[in-house]
Amino acid sequence: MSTLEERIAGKIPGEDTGIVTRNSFCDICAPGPHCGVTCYVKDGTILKVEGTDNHPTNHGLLCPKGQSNRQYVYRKDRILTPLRRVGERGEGKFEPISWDEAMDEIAARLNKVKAEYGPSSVAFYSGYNKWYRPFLQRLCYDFGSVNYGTESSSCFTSTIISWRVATGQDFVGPDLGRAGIFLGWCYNAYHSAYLMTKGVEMARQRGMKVIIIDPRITPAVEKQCDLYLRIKPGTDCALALALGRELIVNDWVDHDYIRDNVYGYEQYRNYVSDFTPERVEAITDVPADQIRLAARMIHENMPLAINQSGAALVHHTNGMQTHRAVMALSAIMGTFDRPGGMIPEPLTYAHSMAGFETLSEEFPFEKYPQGEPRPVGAVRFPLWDEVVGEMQANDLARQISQGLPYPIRAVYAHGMNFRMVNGDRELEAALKELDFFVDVDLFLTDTAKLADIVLPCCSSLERSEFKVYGGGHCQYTEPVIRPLGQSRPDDEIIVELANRLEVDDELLRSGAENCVRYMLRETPVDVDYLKAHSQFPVKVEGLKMIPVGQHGFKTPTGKFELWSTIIEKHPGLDPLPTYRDSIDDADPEKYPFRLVSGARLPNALHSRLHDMPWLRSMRPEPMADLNDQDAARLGIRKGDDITLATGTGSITVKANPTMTVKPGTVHMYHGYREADVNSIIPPGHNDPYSGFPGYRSVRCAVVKKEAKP
Ligand SMILES: Nc1nc2c(c(=O)[nH]1)N[C@H]1C(S)=C(S)[C@@H](COP(=O)(O)OP(=O)(O)OC[C@H]3O[C@@H](n4cnc5c(=O)[nH]c(N)nc54)[C@H](O)[C@@H]3O)O[C@H]1N2
Ligand SMILES: Nc1nc2c(c(=O)[nH]1)N[C@H]1C(S)=C(S)[C@@H](COP(=O)(O)OP(=O)(O)OC[C@H]3O[C@@H](n4cnc5c(=O)[nH]c(N)nc54)[C@H](O)[C@@H]3O)O[C@H]1N2
Ligand SMILES: [Mo]
Repeated sequence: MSTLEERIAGKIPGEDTGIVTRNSFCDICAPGPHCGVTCYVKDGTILKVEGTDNHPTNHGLLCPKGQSNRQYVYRKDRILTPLRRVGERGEGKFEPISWDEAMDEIAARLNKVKAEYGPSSVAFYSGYNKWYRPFLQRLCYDFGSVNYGTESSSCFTSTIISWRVATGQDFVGPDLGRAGIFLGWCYNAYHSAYLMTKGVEMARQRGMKVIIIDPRITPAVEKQCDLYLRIKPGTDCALALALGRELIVNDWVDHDYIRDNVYGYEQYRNYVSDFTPERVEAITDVPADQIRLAARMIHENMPLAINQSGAALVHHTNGMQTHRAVMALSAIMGTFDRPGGMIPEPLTYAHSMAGFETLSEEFPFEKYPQGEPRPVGAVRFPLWDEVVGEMQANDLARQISQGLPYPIRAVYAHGMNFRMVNGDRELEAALKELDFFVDVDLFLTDTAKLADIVLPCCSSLERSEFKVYGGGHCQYTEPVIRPLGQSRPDDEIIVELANRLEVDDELLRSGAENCVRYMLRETPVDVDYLKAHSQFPVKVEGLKMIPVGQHGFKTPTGKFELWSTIIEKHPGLDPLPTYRDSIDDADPEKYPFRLVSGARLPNALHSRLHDMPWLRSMRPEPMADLNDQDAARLGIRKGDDITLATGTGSITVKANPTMTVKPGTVHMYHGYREADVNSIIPPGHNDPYSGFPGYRSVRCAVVKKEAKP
């Protein structure tokens, strides 16, 4: 029999130990998975976190990031009170102030900018976290500004543009349960979305074939792949067009589907006819016979499903078009909105998909201000503006510094990180020029240090949230512990600010829960029932789900548009999914490598986990992966200091020579304070269709840094 001390040390729940378990979820990564976590709590402190057994999405599993939740919540740089800047911007000198003072000052200063320059001169921004976005966006529009924008200016939305112009749908995912072949374009879910690997594994067991297209040999390539195409990054569009051509010349396409459902097939067929396997081998480095084999494998293993890549594929200056070219394969093979193919799914709530619709998209837009200019980015990225309509945050730095076409003088941000964009020094400099800048974050980040007022928010374990999961599961969580210090949930902060600003919006001012009920009013979701069963996601019966095959095409022609009648109206943009190399125009002699930044690491999530001891121990230094033979040629060994130089600047990192990386490429993760790769990705290296940064194809030199004598 163990002693009480031993049971406490072993974190055993019980009346004698005073340890209780409470369930919530981990919001460190993308909202889709948000794994259920069970927290062991004693005296209001979390002792341990593990995956919740029988949770409908993660079934007790948890990735390294999730395992580190306790360290995340108790990170030493948590902000515990509202702060007012007393030093220079960036210096990090602040004085604590009360919530009352902070809120009064924010309301007064935002109103001052509004009075001087107009409401749209205040931009409202959200970083990677998505859960409070409907409230923030509605507040922005209530305030009268059109400039609501988010990190989704660099993530995922490019695929939404692609699907909207082609089909009128927002999100379309692979039907792994029924697919015969899976085109794993940029697929390495082992590092970016581990729960998906289970779906692929189960499908493989029933015979689904997998082709992976990736410049790196990843765990997915090693474990789940029948054919591996090692492509030169940024050239994928040419490969997709070559596959289209092969499928056409062999007459393997679905003529009936094309006749009934596809617009612009003739123009597409003409265009791809030049993309012969030999020509495309020269462009992509994928051998011509492998291109032919891949097309044959598709033909022999139908139906075709394709990985939906919201980052790697579209982080190129031709990324949106590349995504269209890849997804065009689902049109010519007749598997869009067909069993085993690509199935549209509504964005259910706050960027999560659960198969049913709510009014979470309508909720902000019903307050959209009239008579204001177009949002930031509309002139540079007109297609983004037409199809998305939010501020394209990648143009924010330019508009702040130039004041054109109109000034932006204040930014109110939740979780802003200037290091997320290419040429990030420009954004840092622009934020310093503002009349007023507020940042709400858990941690005193380098971006928060630029703010005039910093507000402390809390983690998902310290608050409630309405959540949706796939298959119609919903949950309304309860806090596991009280918020640390004076920190507060973002939604409460937004509602409080709405009240201080006295916006004309009784609903928002009455609190987030009422807003949630409002967004759910046309569904059978019972918020009271969810709140009474807060420990576990509830499967809601009676939700309206659109059956496969009945999603339809919400495009001007009512068809899958290979020739886009929306893009056609934009001078300089191509209505067909055309190929262009995404590389920048720096001198290839001087910068012989292709720098690819951002391939996911299991221990990192953008900027937010680099300081956490457990995760940092998995990759203690900022490290660039380069091919081992390239390294040998340059006299570089593991752990050497190397300089990565582009036409824009240079950073010093440790070298990690590896055979997993394609010769001629170098991979570097982002978000490191001490080795900030986005500072060397040229400003302006953006996709003209989507505005997305070209994070993954930049010319680069790799030089061994000689030790000082
Ligand atoms: N651990 C962890 N998980 C994450 C994140 C994280 O930061 N860390 N971030 C989350 C977010 S915000 C997002 S958007 C998703 C992104 O999710 P993914 O897009 O799945 O993630 P990546 O690892 O960036 O890219 C997948 C693969 O694409 C390959 N790749 C890179 N460039 C190219 C190219 O030009 N062509 C081809 N064919 N392949 C290429 C990379 O080598 C990599 O193996 O991940 C989410 N999950
Ligand atoms: N070079 C390169 N750059 C990239 C990418 C790449 O692949 N390569 N990927 C891009 C992609 S896909 C993405 S999604 C972006 C991510 O870009 P970022 O928005 O920079 O993502 P994070 O660093 O995760 O988070 C930003 C801030 O939000 C704070 N935060 C966390 N939770 C909360 C919360 O609940 N409330 C509030 N108020 N703040 C919170 C964090 O502490 C952090 O300071 O980066 C993009 N940048
Ligand atoms: Mo992302």
